[in-house]
Amino acid sequence: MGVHSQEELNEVIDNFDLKENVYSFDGLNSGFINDTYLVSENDIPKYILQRINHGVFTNVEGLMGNIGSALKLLKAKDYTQIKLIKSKLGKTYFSDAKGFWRMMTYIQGSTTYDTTTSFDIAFEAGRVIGKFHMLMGEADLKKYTDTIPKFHNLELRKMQFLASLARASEAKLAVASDTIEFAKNTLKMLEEMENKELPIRICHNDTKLNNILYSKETQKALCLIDLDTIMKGNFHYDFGDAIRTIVNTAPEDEQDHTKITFEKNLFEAFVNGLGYNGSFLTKEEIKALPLGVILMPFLHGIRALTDYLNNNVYYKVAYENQNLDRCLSLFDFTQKALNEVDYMNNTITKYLPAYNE
Ligand code: GN1
Ligand code: MG
Repeated sequence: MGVHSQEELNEVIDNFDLKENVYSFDGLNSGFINDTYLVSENDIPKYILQRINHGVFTNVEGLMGNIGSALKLLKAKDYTQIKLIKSKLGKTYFSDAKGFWRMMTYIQGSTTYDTTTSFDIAFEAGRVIGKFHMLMGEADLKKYTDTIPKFHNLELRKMQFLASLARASEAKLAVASDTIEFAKNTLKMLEEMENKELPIRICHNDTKLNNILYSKETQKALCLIDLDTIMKGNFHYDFGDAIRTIVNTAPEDEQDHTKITFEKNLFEAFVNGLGYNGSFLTKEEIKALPLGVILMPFLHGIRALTDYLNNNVYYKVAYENQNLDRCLSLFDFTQKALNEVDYMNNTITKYLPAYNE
């Protein structure tokens, strides 16, 4: 069970426009930010209820506005639609003393994977992320709020990292000294690699594998979930976030680094899948894809390191040094991705011809 009792959760859902019924709740613990519950009716899962982390998402109105605008576009034969349940006041969320709550439909027969060794699952991930972007290509950028401004911005994450170095205890600085060195060197390298002229798109911005819903029966990808970070970004962010969680067959905070992989066949399957829905990509965006695969694990790693140095104020942690373990694992993958740049470029050229010269 999560942090709220069945009774508290029943009181919350009373404020949503649902039919009178007996509901039960199960806590889902995979996220690092929100509190998430599966809501069942006679043991059949029907809804997802979430308490939005207001410390992280200060502009709930903007966040729910982004999700509402995106859901209007995310409709297609081969893309499953998630629906928000309105509150009794007709809004897409409800707030009480405990925070901000929202509900959405649970997709029957769906499942998620934290990691995979299956080429079909990797292929499907590429296909559905391409589909998401094809559909979001119609978005009017003006309608979307930057709910976490500069979310994947290297400069911002560097400043926050430097600020945490200045505040951290001597003990933590000593424990993390090699890691801090790696962060400083990689920051320099990435600053030189960055291309600031790429097209701005409405991105998902958290396309890790377990944010993709699959059909349990057919193993086809259905749609993307966790739409909180839908806002402006570059396509290579979504590419890199997916790749880091697919070609690495170990969990995000794996402590045994010999288990952290860059599985080339899974990379190829993903890029092949993306090729099916990739005709919107410009030549410049295609060129930037390997950069995304280095940038995203590095950004998550430096954010985890910063949070470790700041004494775990942002991410939920299960034990004191979990943020450092996450960082070490993410930096190990960053290095493994750096070793595969030529391979990535060759594979990308094979499956993603420059459609838009
Ligand atoms: C956070 O809570 P969750 O797992 O959806 C974070 C992502 C990271 C992720 C770690 C708003 O997402 O950026 O990828 O943890 N989201 C936010 O995997 O910071
Ligand atoms: Mg998320």
